[in-house]
Amino acid sequence: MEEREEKERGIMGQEQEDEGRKDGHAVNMNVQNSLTEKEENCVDSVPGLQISVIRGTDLFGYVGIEAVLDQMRRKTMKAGFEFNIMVVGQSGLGKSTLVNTLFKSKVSRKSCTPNYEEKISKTVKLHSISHIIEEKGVKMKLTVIDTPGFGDQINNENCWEPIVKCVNEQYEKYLREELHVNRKRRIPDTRVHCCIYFLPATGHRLRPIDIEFMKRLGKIVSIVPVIAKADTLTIDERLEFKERIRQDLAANGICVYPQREYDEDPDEHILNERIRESIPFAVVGTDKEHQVNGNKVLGRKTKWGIIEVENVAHCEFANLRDLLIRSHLQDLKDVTHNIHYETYRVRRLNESNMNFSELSLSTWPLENGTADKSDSESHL
Ligand SMILES: Nc1nc2c(ncn2[C@@H]2O[C@H](COP(=O)(O)OP(=O)(O)OP(=O)(O)O)[C@@H](O)[C@H]2O)c(=O)[nH]1
Ligand SMILES: [Mg+2]
Repeated sequence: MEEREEKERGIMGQEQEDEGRKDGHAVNMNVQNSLTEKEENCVDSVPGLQISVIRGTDLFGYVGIEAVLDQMRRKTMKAGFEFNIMVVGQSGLGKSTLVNTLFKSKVSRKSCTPNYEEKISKTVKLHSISHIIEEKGVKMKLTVIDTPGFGDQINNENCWEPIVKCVNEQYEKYLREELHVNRKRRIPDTRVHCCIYFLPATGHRLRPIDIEFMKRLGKIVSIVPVIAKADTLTIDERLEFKERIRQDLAANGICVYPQREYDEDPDEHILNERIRESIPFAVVGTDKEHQVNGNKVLGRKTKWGIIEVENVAHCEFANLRDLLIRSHLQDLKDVTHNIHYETYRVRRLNESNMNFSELSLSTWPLENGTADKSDSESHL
């Protein structure tokens, strides 16, 4: 229940998430029942505050508390939500194809490869494309941030810098909106909720550029590493490569999503442990459908047969899709807000010694102060 409440609070919007992950909510009631150990752990030990749990069987009749779930659902459906995903990896690794496969639509343009001159000029340029995807009345504003040029130059020194800058800029934007006197009811969320990092299927180990990138970015954003074009590896090569990557990640102290220290309870820990054991997912992407046993399936046709992208016996695309969209989408947003953004916020406030009395409009551009409250009713 506690876990569900936490997730639902996340869905309802950022304004209600501000308490942070670890904050519990103490309720002042008479002690009637003793708490289970888990329930006790969920409540802050505030001297003088007592809490009791009254379960359904102890109630005199139906109260209707559960109807709040429908209210939350209706609100979420009305407002929609944002999900911002960044793809990083050398050109031609199948980034656009994979994102299109994930959302079963053309959400990422094929080939953002910089031309020859741009490669020489040592630049990583960032491109964002947003789409509103609607499924069964639920609206999601999906923004895909592509990073063409990453790792493509002759000298890749500091090629992660524009990406770090972009991630931090989104936190800064959010922070400014949040601190503003005339706060919008819903702050537009452009923060990067997830960064998919594409590893080439070399079958060797992590390269220095992979280590440097993930070391830096792992501290500020949720990274999900994947082995790109996994159809080019045999089953044994894939298993060995995955194992070596896990060793390299651990040896270099690289944090990838989902991070052990942010598991909220034993159930989540068990689920996430299984995910951690199979990371990085070996994925295959495609934008073509083929007939297999009379069914249309997404796949890559080769001389030897069809590689079915969503078939777990063929590759781990389905595991990635389930993690990003079906099981952990809200958690990715929660971790972004409660962990990464929070770390940024604390650092910035300490750095600049900001406080509310210092927040005069003169320090901010005027247009920031003229937030139209009505336009922020919807996220999208
Ligand atoms: N074998 C194989 N080829 C793939 C896979 N995914 C994509 N491709 C092919 O690889 C080529 C490049 O794919 P893109 O999705 O454009 O790659 P990208 O990483 O977005 O490339 P840039 O935008 O140039 O950075 C295309 O010909 C795709 O059809 C895959 O999983 N396996
Ligand atoms: Mg691309």
